Amino acid sequence: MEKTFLMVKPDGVQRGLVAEIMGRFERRGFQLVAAKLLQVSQEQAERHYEEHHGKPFYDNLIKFITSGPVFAMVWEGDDIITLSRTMIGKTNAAEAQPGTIRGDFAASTRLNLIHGSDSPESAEREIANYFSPDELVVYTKTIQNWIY
Ligand code: RTP
Ligand code: MG
Repeated sequence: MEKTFLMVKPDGVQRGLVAEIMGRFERRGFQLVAAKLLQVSQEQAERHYEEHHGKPFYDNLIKFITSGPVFAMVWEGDDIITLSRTMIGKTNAAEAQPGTIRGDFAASTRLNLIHGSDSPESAEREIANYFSPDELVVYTKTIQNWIY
């Protein structure tokens, strides 16, 4: 099964949308592997957004992601990286479709509520940036037979 790293950003925590967002992934049938509330450190933020280093929005991005607690999660499921990015919606607020998390709750490209890994390589790197291997819980949910 594929794993992904999902994170409710500081705006989502402040707005009380953690359970709403988690619930969507749970109801879709994905399996929760790990979750915790944490304050992103400057070093973690720089590692998280290293691909955007030097871009005009980079400094604001680092400031935002370290501005308050986030809710970090690891989820797994078939093709979960693509499916969860579809559920999250487009980065540009004007393009985020209703029915997606951003399209339903976000009105800004900067304050866009949730991060999701964009490739298996990013997922592996991002999971390791926030979780130690022993925090990833391995278990069987028999209901998975009714999803796949
Ligand atoms: P994220 O990494 O935060 O989950 O978002 P994403 O994949 O949808 O978007 P990405 O391209 O990775 O950009 C990271 C974050 O930077 C901000 N951004 N601003 N042109 C802009 O002003 C611009 N482009 C990106 C967004 O807040 C985006 O979430
Ligand atoms: Mg991204």
